[in-house]
Amino acid sequence: AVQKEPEFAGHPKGLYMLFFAEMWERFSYYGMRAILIFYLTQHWLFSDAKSNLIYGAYTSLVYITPVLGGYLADRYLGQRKAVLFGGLLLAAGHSLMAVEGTGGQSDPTINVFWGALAFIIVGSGFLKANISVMVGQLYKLTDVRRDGAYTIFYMGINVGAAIGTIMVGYLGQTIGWGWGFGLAGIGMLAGLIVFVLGKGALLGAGEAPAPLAKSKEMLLYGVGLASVAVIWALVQYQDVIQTLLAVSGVALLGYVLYESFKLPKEPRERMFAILFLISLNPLFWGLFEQAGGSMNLFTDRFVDRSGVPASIFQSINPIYIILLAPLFASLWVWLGQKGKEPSAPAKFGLALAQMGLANLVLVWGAEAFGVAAMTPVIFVFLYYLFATTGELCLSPVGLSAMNRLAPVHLASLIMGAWFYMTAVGNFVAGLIGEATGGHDGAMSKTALLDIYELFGWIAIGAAVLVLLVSPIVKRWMHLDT
Ligand code: LEU
Repeated sequence: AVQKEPEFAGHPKGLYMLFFAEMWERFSYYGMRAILIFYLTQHWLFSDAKSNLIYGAYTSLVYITPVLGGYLADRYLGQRKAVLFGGLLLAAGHSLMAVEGTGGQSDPTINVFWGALAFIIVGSGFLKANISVMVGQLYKLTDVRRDGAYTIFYMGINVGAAIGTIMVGYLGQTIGWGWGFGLAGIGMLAGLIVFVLGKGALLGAGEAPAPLAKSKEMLLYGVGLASVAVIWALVQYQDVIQTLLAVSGVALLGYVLYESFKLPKEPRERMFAILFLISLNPLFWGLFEQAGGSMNLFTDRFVDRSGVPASIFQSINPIYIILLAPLFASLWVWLGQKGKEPSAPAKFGLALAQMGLANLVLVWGAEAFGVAAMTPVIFVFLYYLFATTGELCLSPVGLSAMNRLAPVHLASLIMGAWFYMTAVGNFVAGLIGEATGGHDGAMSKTALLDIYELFGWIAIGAAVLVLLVSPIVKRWMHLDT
């Protein structure tokens, strides 16, 4: 008889182990992100404009490195060791964040801060994509429980994000920066411990594709540490990052296009659909990622929040996700049964429309109550509500579309390209945030509202175009065959 794998509530035990490990990792990531912009403006005394740019450069690197980390794990390390190494780097990075020094840009301690960001960036590179891949590896290819597993895993991400932003945000903004970042470090350590102690539950998932010599393994870790040093220097020069992103982005998209012309008609058209979908990432995430940046500053300064620290409002998005994700999942199933489920490109159009609406609702609300007055907090809740329903139409939809549309031999490349364009979006977010302050200026409420309104309409205009062409893109997807 086949030995049954140890299960809990219908899923392999390994899923719950990965759930808690990723929950703690996201606790630290989003906790730190919730106070980063305040740390930049209030502790290191960067201007609002510059702080937004640094925020965007940092988060964009966080989403690019998983492309390389995924590659190294696929080829050599295996996912489990990559996650372990990434977790160690992340714990080091978050702990280093707690080293405050005296503050101001002339304090040499700021170099520890840049180093901390570099550890987190490279650590995410080794961990983020690989821990997600491990979820799928717990199931056979044909196992129908796989989608459900990812839904559960996404819950873990957002439970961690919600608790992390509240606890780290509260400690960091009211007791002291080091306390907040230190707690993020402890959270990451907890995730690491869960991952190490729970190894047995993985039943061999995520091991190296071929036996790996100790010397080669050490070399890979050495490369990881060396890239921390490179990123440490790079993260201080946001304009260099911008150029690198643009050049490598064009090269990557050109390569994907080149590969697609080698394919027969159907898979080639699927690649066109992929290119269409990923090209919408920069606009969507460019607006969405204002959350931790300019929106965070706006909430801090111009919203009547009854003394609640602004960073706590960063928990609204993950809490909405926890509440609404099951609703959206059943909505698609329900519409699907009636043959009315929107296609992936149509959902992307809806996502852009909702993100645009989020911007406009905030602007209208703020203006209706007078720009000189504090804006009622309800508009912050509405802003995040539409941003979240937009996220639910784009983020999970995009991931599964990439999975379904990519030819097997290009699966990792396509997933990498998806994350790459998300990273571009994060950088764009930094640029838009920078614009709310004018160059090296301080953010003004009217400048922010003007920019949000402009981009609100741009997103809605783009949404209309996307919805108009979505039937063509849907045909490119060839899903009926
Ligand atoms: N909330 C998601 C995460 O942290 C966002 C990502 C997919 C861009 O995993």
